[in-house]
Parts: sequence; structure tokens; C-alpha cells
Amino acid sequence: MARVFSGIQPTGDMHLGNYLGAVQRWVAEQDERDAIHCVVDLHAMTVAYEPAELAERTRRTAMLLLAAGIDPERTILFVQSHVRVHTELTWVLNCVASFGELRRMTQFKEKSEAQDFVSAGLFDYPVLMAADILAYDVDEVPVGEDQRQHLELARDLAIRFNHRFGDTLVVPRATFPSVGARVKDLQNPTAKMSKSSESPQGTLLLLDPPQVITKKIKSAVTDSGTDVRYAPEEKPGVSNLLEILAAASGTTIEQAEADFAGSGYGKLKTSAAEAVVEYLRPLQDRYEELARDPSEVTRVLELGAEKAEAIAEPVMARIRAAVGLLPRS
Ligand code: ATP
Ligand code: LTN
Repeated sequence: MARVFSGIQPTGDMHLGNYLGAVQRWVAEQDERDAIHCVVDLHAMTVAYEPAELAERTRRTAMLLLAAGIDPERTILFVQSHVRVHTELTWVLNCVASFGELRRMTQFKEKSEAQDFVSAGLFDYPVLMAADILAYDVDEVPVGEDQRQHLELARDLAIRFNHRFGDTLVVPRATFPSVGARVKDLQNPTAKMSKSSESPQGTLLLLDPPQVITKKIKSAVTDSGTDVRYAPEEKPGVSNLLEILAAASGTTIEQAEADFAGSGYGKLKTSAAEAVVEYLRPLQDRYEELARDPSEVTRVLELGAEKAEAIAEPVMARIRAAVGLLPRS
């Protein structure tokens, strides 16, 4: 089985777009891949953040993945800072990466423009990401387009390392999973639903209570006219609601369109809200269960870290030997 690795920022709040566009697939593919999911708390420290909130966000992100159906028996789920190899390997790779190539990273350029304090950690973000991947002999890394350049760097570093120190690292492949439906912002249906959206009303969070989901969907921006039709260019609002309804109720867009032909926007919204509430109910129930049993979550993450370490430590031992560090014993 191909080993795949993915890193998730600990934002703590996932939305319906994240779920339909990514998490759902991870859950479905658990038997086909040797999957490792890592909540990347060290990456979250590269920009201004609230220390009192980081641990809780990290936990909540892991709990959401578990509630969504990530099964810790079949998939390794762990927290980046729990496995020390990530930081150790970052140092080694820092000495393989060049200042010039890191300076060219577009995410660094964009993110550093927005900060008045630019940490060295932000500059080094792509090297930590390369360490995440190279520590696990990973075959594939499914990422969004925005991470393409970082993946390319991880590959370049692995190739350069092997060239200089002998064949040690597995060179990973990037894959760009076709995003299914791009869920759009309810208030601005030409933009994607996003956690950094300006209108919180436009984003359906996985943990929004039923009344909040209903309210957000009922106040969704719709289009001129009254007919329910799937036409993303001409009717972005209505088309988004049809997509959400279809995904949440497990039918096709065509079927949803046929079901609502002739009814008004109000009926479509009511049905979409009901479908989303029902769709998220099991996830929310499971999340509540986990929230009531914090020691279970701690145990799952501890076990995940142990399994992750059992893979990463031998890789790191190979690396230490290859670069010429003196063994401790
Ligand atoms: P941001 O607000 O920074 O854009 P985000 O929460 O919207 O963040 P990311 O963290 O960039 O999204 O992405 C996490 C995963 O969720 C990615 O695999 C991405 O493709 C998927 N995803 C994010 N938003 C959507 C969306 N609106 N529709 C479908 N998939 C999405
Ligand atoms: N930078 C990525 C998150 C990330 C990641 C990784 C993804 C950190 N380490 C390793 C894949 C593999 C992001 O912002 N989406």
C-alpha cells in the first residue's frame, strides 16, 4: 500500500468545504492507503498566535478528524510536536536547503508581507514541512495547488540529500486530488467557503448547532429570478445550495435539481438546511462523546505518536549516520 502523509493546521474549526473537499475522502480511503495524518502545531507557531489557545485548537482539530471517521486503528493520527524527529530533521535539512531557494517561496513572500514581525520560523516553514514528509518514507503527499512549491522543495531536498550523503531518503510524489465540488461561501457564492472568510455567516462550521446551520442557510445570498436551476455561472447562489443539498443527502445534483424544479428558493433552503443538519448529526454526536472523554483523546493521540515515532526514529537513525554525526553509544 502506498504511504500517504498529510499535515493539517490546528485551526480547531473545520467547515463543510474542508469536510466535503478533503476529510471525507481521507475517511473513505483508509483501507486503500497506509495513511498518516499529522496536526501540525509547530507550523502554527510561525505566525502570531495565542499560546493559551494552541493546545486546545490542536486537540479540537484531532477530535474533529476522529469524529469525522478517521479510525486510529487503521490510520496514524498524531500531533507534530509529540514526535521530536520533526524538529531534529528540520535542522539537518536546514543545512541542505539554501537561503536562496527558501527566499523564493511564494507563500513566505505573501505571508511575510502581512506581518510586522516576520519570524525565522516563518522563513523555515517549508523545511519543517519537508521534514514532516521525509521522516516517514512517504510515497505520496496529497496537497492543494497552493502547496505545490513546498512539495517541490521537499523533493529537491531529498534528491540533493541522497546525492550528497548516499541513498537515504525516499523521494515523495505530490498528488493533487481532484477537488469534488468546491463549496462556496453562502454570502458570496462566487468565492470558496473558507475559514478566513470575511463573513462568518457564509461559512458552515462542522460544529455549528442545528439552529445556526439553519439560520446561515436561510440567509444565504440567492440570485435574481425565482426558478431553481443548476447554473453555476448564472445562478451561483442557487447552484451552491443544490450542490450542498446533493452532497449532504447523498444524491446527485441532477436529482436535486429535478426534485426542486418548480418550487421556490425558500423550499430549497429549508430542505438544504435539514439535509445538512442530518448529515452532520452523527459527526457532532461523536464529537460530543469525545469531548466528554478527554482521556480517550489523549490516549489515541499518545498511541498515534508512538506509532509515528516507530517509523520516524529508524529513518532518523539512517539520516544521523549518513550525515556523519557521532553515535551516542
Ligand atoms: P483558508 O481559509 O486558509 O483558505 P480553508 O479552511 O478554506 O483555509 P485549507 O486549509 O486551505 O482550507 O484546506 C484544507 C482542505 O480543505 C484542502 O484539501 C482543501 O482543498 C479543502 N477545502 C477548503 N475549502 C474548500 C471548499 N470551499 N470546498 C471544497 N474543498 C475545500
Ligand atoms: N503547509 C500545509 C500543511 C502541512 C503539510 C505538511 C501538508 C504541514 N506539513 C506535510 C502535507 C504534508 C498547509 O498549509 N496546508
